Amino acid sequence: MTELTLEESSEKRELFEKQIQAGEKIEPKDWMPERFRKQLIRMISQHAHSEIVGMLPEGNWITRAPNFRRKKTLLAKVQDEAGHGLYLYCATETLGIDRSELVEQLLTGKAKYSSIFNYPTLSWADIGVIGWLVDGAAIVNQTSLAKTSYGPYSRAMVRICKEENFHKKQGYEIVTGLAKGTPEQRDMVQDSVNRWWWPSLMMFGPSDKDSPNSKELLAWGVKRRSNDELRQRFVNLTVPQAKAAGVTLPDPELRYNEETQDWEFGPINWEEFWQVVSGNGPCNRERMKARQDAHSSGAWVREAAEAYAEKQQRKRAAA
Ligand code: FAQ
Repeated sequence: MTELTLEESSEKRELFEKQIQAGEKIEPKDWMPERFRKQLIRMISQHAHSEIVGMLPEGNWITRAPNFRRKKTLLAKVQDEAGHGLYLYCATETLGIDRSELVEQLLTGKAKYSSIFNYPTLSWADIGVIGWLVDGAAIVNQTSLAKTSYGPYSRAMVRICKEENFHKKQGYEIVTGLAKGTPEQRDMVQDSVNRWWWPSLMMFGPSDKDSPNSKELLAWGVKRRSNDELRQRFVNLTVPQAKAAGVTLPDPELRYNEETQDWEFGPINWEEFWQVVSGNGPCNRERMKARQDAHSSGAWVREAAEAYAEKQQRKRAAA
């Protein structure tokens, strides 16, 4: 990167702030403060890693899907998540970092990925509940991020949200089907809702007062809504869906507030959240090992691709 004089850099900073204030998108070739670049790399790559690690809990059920239609749908969903991850790695690379470095950060535990994927998928109902609640929460977060101030991330979100909507619908269809099923199926889906509800609320991150990055990200328009605002929106959307499906959300303190028109909810177990984020969730070690093993067993593919690219380069040079 070229060194700027103090005058040049304050002019550029001013232009950048003006672009943000005017709601214009910042594009890869625009000047941006180093801190803005770093924050975006952190957030978008964490999102990419989440999509990739997020394939594991559901991938676990592909061979055990109850019928051919469900198997095809689940396979397509898991493939979509891989596509989202690759798309988001590309968006991160526009900020001047190489993908191999990002992958290294995930595999060495330097970079985070979403807490939600450190919980186990114990029954088929979990596949329905993940689609409904986890993809549902992702949609609320990502619809807001579709308006983010960084162009490549914003465009990625528009496309990804379309697919997440389909994921949510397939999940809700499984949930409603099981909730109308045999007593065993009803118990299975209720047990799954009991296990996934609170971790889904944690996906939105710590509450605003404990979120060190939010202030800066909101000021730069990277985040359009705070963690708590999005969490509340998710709860407001989901409570009626739970009632319609015939399942109970495991929170005795859920109450509708006529004045604010919000569904108020009970306290979140932040101790559990931070434990999971710091590597001590039920499946953290298993997830990391799965990614590390996949990376080392894929080494020959990377080597072959590099050898092919070199060969093509030599051919072009010789022509
Ligand atoms: N898990 O200051 P904040 C999906 C960390 S995609 C783990 O509030 P920020 C699709 C945070 O990184 C799901 N860590 O942070 C799918 C920070 O640590 P750092 C992923 C978390 O960035 C469905 C520290 O805590 N979505 O589900 C979490 O302002 C089904 C302090 O927090 C995205 O990544 C967490 N839940 O806000 C795939 C969306 N929350 O980095 C497969 C984009 C916080 O300073 C199957 N990201 N932390 O060391 C975001 O919207 C934001 O980054 C937040 C966190 C809201 C996640």
